[in-house]
Amino acid sequence: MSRLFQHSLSKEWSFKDSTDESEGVWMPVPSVPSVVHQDLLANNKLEDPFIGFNELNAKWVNEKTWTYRNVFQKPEAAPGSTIILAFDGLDTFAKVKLDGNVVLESNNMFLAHRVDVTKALEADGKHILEIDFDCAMLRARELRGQDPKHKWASFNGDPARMSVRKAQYHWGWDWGPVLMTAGIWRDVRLEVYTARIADLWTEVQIAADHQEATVSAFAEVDGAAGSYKAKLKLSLQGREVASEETTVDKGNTAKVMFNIKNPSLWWPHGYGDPTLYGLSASLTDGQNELHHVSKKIGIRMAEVIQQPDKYGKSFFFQINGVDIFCGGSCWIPADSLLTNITPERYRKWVESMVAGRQVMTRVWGGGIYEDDSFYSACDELGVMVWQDFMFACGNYPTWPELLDSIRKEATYNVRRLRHHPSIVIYVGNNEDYQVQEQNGLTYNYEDKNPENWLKTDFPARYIYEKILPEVVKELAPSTFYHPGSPWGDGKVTSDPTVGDLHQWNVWHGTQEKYQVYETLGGRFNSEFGMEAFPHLQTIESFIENEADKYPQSHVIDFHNKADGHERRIATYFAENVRTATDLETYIYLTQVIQAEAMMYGYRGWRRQWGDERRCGGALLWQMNDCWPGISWAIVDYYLRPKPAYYAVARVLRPLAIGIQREHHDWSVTHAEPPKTSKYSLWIASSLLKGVSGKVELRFISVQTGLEVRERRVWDDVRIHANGTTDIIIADIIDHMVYPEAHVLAARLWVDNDIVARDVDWPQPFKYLDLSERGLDVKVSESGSDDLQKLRVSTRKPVKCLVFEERDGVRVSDSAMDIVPGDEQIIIVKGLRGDTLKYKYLGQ
Ligand code: BMA
Repeated sequence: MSRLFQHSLSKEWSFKDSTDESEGVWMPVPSVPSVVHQDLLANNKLEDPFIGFNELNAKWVNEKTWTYRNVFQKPEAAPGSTIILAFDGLDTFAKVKLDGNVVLESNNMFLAHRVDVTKALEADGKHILEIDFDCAMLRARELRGQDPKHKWASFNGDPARMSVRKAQYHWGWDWGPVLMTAGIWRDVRLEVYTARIADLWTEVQIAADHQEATVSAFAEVDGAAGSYKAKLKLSLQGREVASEETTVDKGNTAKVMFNIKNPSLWWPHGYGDPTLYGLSASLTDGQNELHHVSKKIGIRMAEVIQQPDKYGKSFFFQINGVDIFCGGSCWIPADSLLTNITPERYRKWVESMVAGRQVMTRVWGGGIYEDDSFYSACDELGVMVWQDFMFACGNYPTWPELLDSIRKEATYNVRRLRHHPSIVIYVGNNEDYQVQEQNGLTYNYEDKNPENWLKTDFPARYIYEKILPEVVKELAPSTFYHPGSPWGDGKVTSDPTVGDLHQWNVWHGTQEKYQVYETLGGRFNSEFGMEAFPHLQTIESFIENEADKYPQSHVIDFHNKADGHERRIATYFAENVRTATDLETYIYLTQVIQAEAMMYGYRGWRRQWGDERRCGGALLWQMNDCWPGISWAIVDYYLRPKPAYYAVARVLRPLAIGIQREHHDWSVTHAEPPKTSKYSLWIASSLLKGVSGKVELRFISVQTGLEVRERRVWDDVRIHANGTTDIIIADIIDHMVYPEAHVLAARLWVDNDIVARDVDWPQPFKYLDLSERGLDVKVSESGSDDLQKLRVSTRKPVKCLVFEERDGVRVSDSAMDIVPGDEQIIIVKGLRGDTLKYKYLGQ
C-alpha cells in the first residue's frame, strides 16, 4: 500500500462567460482559489470595484454564469488505490463535469466535497475538468419565487439571499458593496490513497486543581478494507509528551487516552500563555506509513456561566475556571473578494486585536466560517472566538433540501473547527430573533415540539433550536451553544436581564447620546457601534477626482452603505462638536465621536463586571471592513486603526482607572448647566491577584490649565482582583463653588509606575473653548533601532491627541487626553528619522 498523495489543481485553469460559445473566449486564471471578479481584473475585463462608482459598473458580473476549465494529467495511482477530487469550497451553484460527465452538483458555499473519481480516471493521460457556476443572484430570486407563502422578512440585502447558502454579505450589507462572487474559493486537489485519516480530534478533561488532564484523541480512518494501525502522539514545543499506537477498530476509529500531568493550559492573552500542544496521527498498514496528519490543540476548559442573580441571570465566560471579562469586537469578512485574504493578512488582523487588548472576536453570521488560518492565529495569540452560524438578519425558509444542506454544513464546519481551543461558543444566528419580533412572527417558547415550529411563520427556529444544537452536542459536546445573538431564554431580545444584547439605540433606534451607554447594557453586549470615517489615505484610495474630496461628496456617500448615515453622523456632530467642512477635520471629528462613544461603552460596562458580573463582556460593532468605506469599523480595510482602536485598548488595560461625572442632558435642559454633578472614581482590574496602588484625582480648569480645587490622593488603595474597586461612588461637584469648566483627571500608580489614566470632560465639547492649549510634542530620543520617543506635555487640557497613522509606523498610544503636570511618553517605531503629524480637538 502506498502513501496518500496530493496533487494540487491550483494552476492551469481558464474561464469564460458560460453563454459565450465563440472561439478564443477562454481567459487564463492566474491561480485558484479565486473568485471571478479577481480573474476578470487580472484579464483587464473589470475595473477595481472598490474605486469610485465601479461597483455599479461591475453589476453585470453579478448576473452572469461562468465556466472554469482545467486540463490535467491523471496522477499515478497504484492498483487498488482511490482517487478523490476534493473541493474545500465552491461558490456556490456549481456543476462539476469530468470529461463531460457530471460528477458533482452543489449549491452550498460552506461545504467541502469529495468526489470519488477512481473509475472516471481509469484512462491514463489528459482529462478535462469543467465547472459551471450558475448565477446565485438569479437562482436566489427563482427559489424565493417558488415559496411565495413564506414571509421573506429581513434587513440588509435582497431577501432572496436567504434561500441560498452563500455568504449573505455578498448581496450587500450596510457596510459593504453588492459583489456576487463565483468561483473555486477554497483549495482544490486530487488525492490518491488506499487509506487516510479523515478526521483527528480530541476531547479534553481537566482536573479541578489543573494538575492533571486527560486528552482522549480520536482518528477516523477512511479507506479500503484492511487492518490498520494508528500512532497518535502529543507533543509540546516539539518534544513528545505522550504517544500510543493502536489498531483501528471496526468503526474505523483509532482511540487513545493520554493522561497529562501538570498540563500547560491554553489561556487567552493577558491571563497566561496560549499554550498549544501538537497532536499527530500516523496511519500504517503495519509496515508503511499511509497518511500523517497533525494539528495544534489546546488543553483548556471553556464555560458560559448562566446563574440567577440580583440582575436576572448572568452570562459570562470562564476559561479554566477563571472569570474573563470579554472585551473585544465583531468580525466581518475582511474582503468582499474573499480569496484576496492571505494567511499573513489574517494574522495581522488577529495581532491587531491582541495589541488592542481585545480578548474576544465574534465571527458574525452574515459572513463565512472563516479560513483555518484565522482560527490558528486566534489559537496561537490567545484570542477567544465567538462563532456564529451563517444566518443573519432574516426569516429563513426551511425547505427539506435546505435543512438537509444546513445540517451538512454545520456538521462539516464543526468537525473542521472543533479542535481550535480559541472557539469558546457556537451561536445559531445574528439577529434572526429580532426579525421574528419586529415582524410579529410566531415564537412560542413554551412549545417544545420542533415539528410544530416548522408549521409556524418562523420556521427557522427549527434550525437554531434543533439542528444546530444537535450538531454541536454530537461533535463538540464541551462547547457551549446559544441559539442566537441576541437571545436570552426566549424573552424579548432587548431584555437586559438574560442572555446577550445588541445595543443599537445609540446610532440606530432611538439615537440616545453615547454618554449614557452604561445605562443601556445587558448581561453581555455583543454589538454596539458608532460610525467614523477612515483614514484620509483610505478615502483617497477610492476617490478619483480631487474635487470629490469633501465630506459629503457623492462618491464618499456611495462608500457609506448605512441607511440614514448622514442624519446620524449629523446628529452626533451637532450634539457634541463644532462642525467642520474641510475633509481632514471632518474625518477627525467623526473619529473623536467614535472613540468617545466606544470608550463610554466599554468603561461603564467593564465597571459593572465587578458588580456580580452584571456585564460579562462587550464586543463592539465592528472590528474591520470588507472594502475601503465608511462604517462602524475601528480599523479600516487597509488595517489602519481609527482613534477608537486606541481608546478601546486603553479602557481594556489590565488595570484601568475610571473617572466619570453623571450625565446631564444638555439638549433636554435647554442647555442650562447643572447646579451640581455627581461623580465617581473606580479601578477595573483583570489581574488575578489583588495589588496596592496610589490614586490621584485633580480638578483642572479647561480655560487656564490651573487646578481649581484641591487635589485628592489615596496612598494605599487595595485593588480587588478581577473586579472593580470603587473609590468614590457619588461625590458632588457644586458648580456654585466651582463654576469654572474643569476636567477630572485621575491617575493610578502601582510600584511607582503610572499604570492608568482617565480624564472626564464637561459635556458637550462644543461649548468648550479648546484653542491655544500649549501642547508640546518633543522628540526626546531617537534610538538606533529606529525607535523614537516622544515627550508630550501641555499647559491646558488637550482632548483626543491623535498621531498620524502611517503605514509601517507604529505608535504605542494615540487618541489620548493630555493634562498639565502629566507628561506622557509615546514610543514610535518605524519612522526612520521623520516626524509624525498630530491633531487634537479644537486645534
Ligand atoms: C448589526 C449587525 C449587522 C449590521 C450592524 C450595523 O445589528 O448585526 O447586521 O451591519 O448592525 O447596522
